[in-house]
Amino acid sequence: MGLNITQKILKEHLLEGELIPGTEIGIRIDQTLTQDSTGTMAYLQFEAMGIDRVKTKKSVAYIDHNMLQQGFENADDHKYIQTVAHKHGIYFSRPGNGICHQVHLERFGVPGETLLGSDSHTPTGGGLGMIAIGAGGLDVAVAMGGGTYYITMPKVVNVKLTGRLRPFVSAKDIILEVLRRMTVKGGVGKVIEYTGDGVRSLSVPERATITNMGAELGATTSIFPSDEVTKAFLKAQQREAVWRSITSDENATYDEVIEICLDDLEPLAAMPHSPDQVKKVKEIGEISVDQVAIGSCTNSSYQDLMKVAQILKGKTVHPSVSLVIAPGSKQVLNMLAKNGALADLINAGARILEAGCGPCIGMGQAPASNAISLRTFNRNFKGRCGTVSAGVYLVSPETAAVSAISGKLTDPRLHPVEVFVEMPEVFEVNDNMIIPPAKEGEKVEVIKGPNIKPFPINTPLEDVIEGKALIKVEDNITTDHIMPSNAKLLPFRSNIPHLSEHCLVPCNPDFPKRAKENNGGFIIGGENYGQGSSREHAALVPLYLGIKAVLAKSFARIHRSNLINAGILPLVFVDVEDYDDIDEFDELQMGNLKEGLEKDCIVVKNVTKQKEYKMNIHCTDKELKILVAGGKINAIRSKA
Ligand code: MIC
Ligand code: SF4
Repeated sequence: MGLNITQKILKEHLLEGELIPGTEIGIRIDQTLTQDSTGTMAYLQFEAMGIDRVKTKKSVAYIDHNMLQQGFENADDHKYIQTVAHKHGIYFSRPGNGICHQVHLERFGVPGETLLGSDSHTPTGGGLGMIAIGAGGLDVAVAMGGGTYYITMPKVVNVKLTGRLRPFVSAKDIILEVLRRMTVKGGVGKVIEYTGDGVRSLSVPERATITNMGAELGATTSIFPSDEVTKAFLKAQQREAVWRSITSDENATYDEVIEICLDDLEPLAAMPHSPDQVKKVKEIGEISVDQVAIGSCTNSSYQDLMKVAQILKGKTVHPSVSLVIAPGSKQVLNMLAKNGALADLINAGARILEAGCGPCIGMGQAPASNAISLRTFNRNFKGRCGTVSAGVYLVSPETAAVSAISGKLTDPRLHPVEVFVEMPEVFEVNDNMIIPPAKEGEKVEVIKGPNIKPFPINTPLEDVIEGKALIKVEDNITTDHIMPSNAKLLPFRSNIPHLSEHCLVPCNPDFPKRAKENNGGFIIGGENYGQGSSREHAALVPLYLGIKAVLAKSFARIHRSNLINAGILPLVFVDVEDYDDIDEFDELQMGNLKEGLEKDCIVVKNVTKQKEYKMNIHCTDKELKILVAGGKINAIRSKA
């Protein structure tokens, strides 16, 4: 039987299990990446495992998120990551070198290899034909140590692209269309594989825009073939030697097929406050815009920013708009500087930020109260931009640039001249901001500043757990709700006690106090609980606050794994109506837990209401062992 691209790569990396959707498989990880906001925790955990040198083909530590240095904290974290990377065989991408996903695509990604990253947008690597998956820091630490990575074998959805994009319609509009059709939970348990004639007309960075934002579908990952376009990109990056062809077999089969005719697409926007609230720009109408932000791992490539520069050349940003641009990498910024496009951007009034995540993770440039902000980013969850009352629309670079001039949301097709940017035949290659690991790691001293606090470790699972339902939240709660990130909080990513004061505060400001007063308890969640980021802080902080289980209608993949790794039970209502029955402060009790987990039937007693609810956990044998041990660190230790 013919294989699709996903099956081919997974088959080559399969260590345990069979490629049967829904069953557990263990795969070998070739490459890892970390960034600084999840990296400190990942390396603390790696150190706790006591392994001298990484066992992967390549591991890279990036500094791109925590770039504002208002105090010593971020700078200390950078120093810690730099030294720990140097010691243990990890490449270090210095601050200023760019966003992890953009740089990894340019300099490290290899078609056909597997990449595990402590960031949910790691699937960007799928643009090069990699199986690139986002995970919690601990899973990445284990992979760095040569450990197998376990996932549920996903279903494979084929998105068949036909035709060609029309002028001013871009790759961003393709993924927005997929989000419109599939929604933020439509990709759970699936890999999205792109094929069809339309693929040939998309460059690698355009493909990467699509696989990047596949994270917002909740998908395990997204992938494109590795073809002549991939080869040309790698050649232009002076890396042609790593290219190989990977396409799906003629008779490959898929679990689902979606067709998108590129000729029919129009400029789209995701409206506040969810990436799947997608409408045509022309349908939304010409609303006034206060801020335009261009960049992020979704749309900060050379091609993206050159298009923006062509649109802005000789113009001035509208007086009521603040336009900020964060280039994706030093390579991109350098090339714009050399060919004069940077001058066009500056002249038009763009505020140029350093190459990094910047406003995407709320590191500065929070919009004004009630402002409308157009962003080329991938997430518009309420408050993520730093201003709760602001409304963020996710758009393409073309829509962003044209709107920055007009001062209102504008269909870019109204722009009088067509913009066209060829992929360069040669990129500016200079890896001087990437520090290779030390040859003799033992001689390197790891420097830990005072902000780096130990991380919490759970205790083995008890057979009876009880406590109050401390909070009840609705569907699609994101990790930005559970553990908010912004310029004030990101410096404390290695300080769980400090972060705990802010846990679930966007849902209920009293939550941390309630958890402390009641000695921990339970969280009641809706559908897709924990969507979004890979930050394991959204599990470690609840652990620190004594949360023993989350009872939800369903979970997002990475957050569910992070909860299990922390030894917190992710329980799913068998009858979703039971969710309605529980009120905050109800006293809950579950007994005979180990047997219940093994049989996948946990009975939760609502002592207050004198009722019982059946819950599932759907965990594998390995997950069960982790939960019983009280989290992954304990499970690893007891095995050792
Ligand atoms: C994000 O986009 O939310 C982040 C910041 O990149 C996160 C990682 C984090 O929380 O540090 C992600 O997407 O995984
Ligand atoms: Fe950085 Fe934003 Fe991409 Fe996350 S989504 S990696 S914060 S640019």
